[in-house]
Amino acid sequence: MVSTKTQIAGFAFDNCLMNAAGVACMTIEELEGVKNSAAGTFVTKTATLDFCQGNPEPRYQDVPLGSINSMGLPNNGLDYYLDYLLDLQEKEPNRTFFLSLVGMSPEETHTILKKVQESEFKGLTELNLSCPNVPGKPQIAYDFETTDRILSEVFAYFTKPLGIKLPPYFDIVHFDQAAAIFNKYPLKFVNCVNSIGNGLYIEDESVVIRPKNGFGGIGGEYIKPTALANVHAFYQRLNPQIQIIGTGGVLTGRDAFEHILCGASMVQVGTTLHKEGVCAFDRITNELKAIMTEKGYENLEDFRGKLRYID
Ligand code: RRO
Repeated sequence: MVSTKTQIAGFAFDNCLMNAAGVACMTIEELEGVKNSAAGTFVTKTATLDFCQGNPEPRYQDVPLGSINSMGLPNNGLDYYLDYLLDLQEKEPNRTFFLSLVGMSPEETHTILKKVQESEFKGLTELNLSCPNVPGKPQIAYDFETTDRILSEVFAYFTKPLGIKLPPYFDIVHFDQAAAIFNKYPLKFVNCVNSIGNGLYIEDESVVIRPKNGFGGIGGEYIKPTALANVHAFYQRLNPQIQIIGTGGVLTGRDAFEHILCGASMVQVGTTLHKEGVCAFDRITNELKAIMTEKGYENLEDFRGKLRYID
């Protein structure tokens, strides 16, 4: 029997597919939808300390080859997601879920992470270092000095399993510099990639989203080569204790297969989940299993990271 089960930080998951933060994860109702689908687990919408309204609508648009968004971190606040997760871990003690979070400032990030540290939360925490859509706030992970400082401060008190959500990098030197920083810390995973920040999509003579005069993060088919490059670049460079979650351009089982071939231990679906709903998990899982069967692979370990090069 072909299996797509996987592990992250020693936690087992029945399926390697899950939602990408931001899609189908703002409300408990949406999170339940992902939880009860073929997905192996879910991640919450990135939570800030308090409820956040986000940017004015329209702020997310599906387009033929992907999506563009400038949501601006709308979320129900940390306690909404944390209370739900604390309840869930009692009801479903054999499953593990992801909590995504970031503060509006480094100070707020520490306040949030200290609350998680002091709580009974037993799941995985994903610190989002790559939101492209809060006007006036740069993507944290493009500032290596600040990233290094935040991580050094975080690991002074945070002892639960923690990973980071990264923006795409586009230069080999940046892969080297970023990996050298991440390798200093006991991170459990890095998630590559968030949307490609600040693209512009035009229909007739107009932009398609209201905030930031139409600039927004790009997802979907457009970004698969960039996502795969980031997954593989970090797979090559990071200590083997730091696992990779692959996100970006997953429309089909073939796309998930390529992420795993590049080194991903878990694969997230964003734009396609938004377009298709949770039945996408069933379809993509079946397509991935069909490819594995045809190739004679029984589990992900048989091909993870085994991308072939041309001599
Ligand atoms: O809410 C958003 O605008 C948003 C976030 Br936090 C993120 O990490 N990535 C994205 O494309 N949009």
